[in-house]
Amino acid sequence: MQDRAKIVHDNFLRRVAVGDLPDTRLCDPAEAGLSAQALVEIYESQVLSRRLDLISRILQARGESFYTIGSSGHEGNAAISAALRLEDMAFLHYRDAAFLIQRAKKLPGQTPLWDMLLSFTASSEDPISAGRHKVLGSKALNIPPQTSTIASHLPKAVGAAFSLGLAERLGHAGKIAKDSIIYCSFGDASVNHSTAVGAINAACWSVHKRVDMPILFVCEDNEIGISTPTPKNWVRNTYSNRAGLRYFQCDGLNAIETYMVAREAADFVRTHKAPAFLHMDCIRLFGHAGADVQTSYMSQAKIDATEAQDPLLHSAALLTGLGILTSGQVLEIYNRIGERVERAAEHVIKRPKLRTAQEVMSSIVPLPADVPPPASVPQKEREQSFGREIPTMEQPQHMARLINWALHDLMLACPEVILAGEDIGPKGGVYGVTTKLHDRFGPHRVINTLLDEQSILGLAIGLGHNGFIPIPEIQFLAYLHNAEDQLRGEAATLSFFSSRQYTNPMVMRIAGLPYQRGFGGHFHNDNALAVLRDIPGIIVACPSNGADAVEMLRECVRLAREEQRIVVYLEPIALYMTRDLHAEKDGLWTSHYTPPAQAKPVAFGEPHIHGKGKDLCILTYGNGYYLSRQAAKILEDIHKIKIRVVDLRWLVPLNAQAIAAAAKPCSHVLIVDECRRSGSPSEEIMTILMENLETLPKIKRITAEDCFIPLGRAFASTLPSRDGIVEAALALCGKGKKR
Ligand SMILES: Cc1ncc(C[n+]2csc(CCOP(=O)(O)OP(=O)(O)O)c2C)c(N)n1
Ligand SMILES: [Mg+2]
Repeated sequence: MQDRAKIVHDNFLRRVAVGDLPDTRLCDPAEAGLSAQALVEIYESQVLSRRLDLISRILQARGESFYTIGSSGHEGNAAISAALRLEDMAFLHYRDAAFLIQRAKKLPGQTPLWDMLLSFTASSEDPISAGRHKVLGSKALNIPPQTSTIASHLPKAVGAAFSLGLAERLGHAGKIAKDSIIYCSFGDASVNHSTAVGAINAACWSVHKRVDMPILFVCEDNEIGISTPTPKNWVRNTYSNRAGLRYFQCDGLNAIETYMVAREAADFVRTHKAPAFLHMDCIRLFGHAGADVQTSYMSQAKIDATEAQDPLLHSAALLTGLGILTSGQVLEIYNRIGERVERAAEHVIKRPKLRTAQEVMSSIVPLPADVPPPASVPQKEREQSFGREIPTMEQPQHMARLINWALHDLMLACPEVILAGEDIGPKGGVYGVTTKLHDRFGPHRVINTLLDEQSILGLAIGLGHNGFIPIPEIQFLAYLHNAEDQLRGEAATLSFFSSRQYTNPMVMRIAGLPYQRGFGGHFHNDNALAVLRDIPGIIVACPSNGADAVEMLRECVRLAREEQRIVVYLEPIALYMTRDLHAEKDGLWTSHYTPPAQAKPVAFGEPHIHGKGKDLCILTYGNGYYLSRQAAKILEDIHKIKIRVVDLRWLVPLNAQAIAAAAKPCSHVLIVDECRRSGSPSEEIMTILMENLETLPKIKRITAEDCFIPLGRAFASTLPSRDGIVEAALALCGKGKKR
């Protein structure tokens, strides 16, 4: 196999030396607002990007570099970078090294050559990810780290753009500079991904509603995605006539034209606070990544023709054609930067690497933020805000209303808290949990979003980047899956890939879990948490009753605000309106609301233990706790079994110590889990008991069947029931059934 990188390199040296340069439009740099010096700087950035690609392949062959998806052919993005401001937060395509290098020129003291080599070679001194991944990112340069999932950064870029206008409307200081714009680049194949389509749609939807959306989308069109060609004119035809989206196009091989058009596009976005789509034509050199054999899907003639259009040759043609540099000077820059890269590489490969699991994992949990606790809201203001609801606070209430009041108090105390979700506005959500909040706090703090879970979570991440504390809502647990990657691949990884320099705190409210009688079927009663259980660093809270729901929500917001955590707050729908426990009108599942001043905090990880019995310990949560409390009464009253029922409350991470301590004195342990057997928390609870108790009690678990939830009267047939718990407990404790 021929080494195409070497061929492109040799071609460059040879063709520049003999003046065999491609035809390129000799635009006047002054007309484009570009000085000769600035054009030389862009060329230098392009060269550094190229030389880093070349060395990365050489180092990989030596086992010293670990990622060879490069930027070669895309170096035109250096000119786009030159047209933007340092403050314009940039979410980059993985081929945008030249963009980053050029941006570094806007801030004295930057060392992109050294830094990027550290990243390629996975050194723990890599200033952005500390050796965890080859990412393009820099805190100082306002470039959050981005790795490789196609288009997954678009929703959060749209969220960040939205956050700029929101900050202005709400007088929020924010972390992103006020008159900046958001930059977001991606490839021509990526543009087809539903995540990209959804994000661009969300941007256009916002503009249609006359909401500010200062975002510059840049499609770097090299006409191929790995091996699949993009049909001719597909990108142009799809995006040049999109309502609410201004289309710009440039030849990314020509740095002056690219700069000129990028400046025009950026000016448009900045002035109109509206989105633009810059379509940059470019090429891809040396295949998709190091291991890609292009000849398996592309003709040699096509490869040769593409390589002949090397953007560095085009830049050489501009610089020499305009008399800015001689061909000797063009080559001198190319060689000088190449030698510097090679010299630096020999030093960089000796820099330290991550070694232990502890070192790798040290950035999963973000650094706490230096923020004071929320100020207490004057009583008068509170009373005014709650109005006629104040007297009703004297009465015990069900969980839905208590969560509503807790949200209300949190929004009064923390102006940076923003609610966002489908139908949460005037309707107050499907179950009324956000009732009246839209009236009281207005559409900017209680945002009725469009129907797209990816956009909702992208909005939350973007808001988090700008110093808000978002509380996004996913209408039903089943629909989290439509947006899972925004949580799993994006939000949860940000601290990890940025060595705790970037965070996107949030409290994601999700209505879920089974047992709804009236409104059923699987998707409204999804009882699977597996997808949330293995995401490093996130927290999952699940209250079973209103009093806990209030205190746990406060703790979740504290964790997000003060500790920058990503928290999932799972609300058991079937218990929203539940009032009674053992008998009709006993009101035992209602609670009095505790205003913030009288809060009885529930700490992160702390379970609730009902009872002190030692015959049987039931470990459970959510609806399982409710049913277990009913079952416990029967087991105690009729069967004289002394019981404790543990409401775990925090499902991720599980508090192993507390679980073991609660179970230890008991002779029997029953785990009651309403989730599907496979992947349910019961698996880990069982393991915790096995691993942490020296003398094991007799242990059993009952879970939901590995089945979807049916509609109608059979709605609970696959789930744990009160009687099922009684039966399992009796069998476990070796007692016959008495009635
Ligand atoms: C969601 C997702 N699916 C698949 C991939 C694997 N993948 C990586 S790059 C790529 C092609 C992207 O092509 P394009 O958007 O044109 O960017 P280019 O590499 O050409 O610059 C694919 C399919 C991925 N990273 N993410
Ligand atoms: Mg492509």
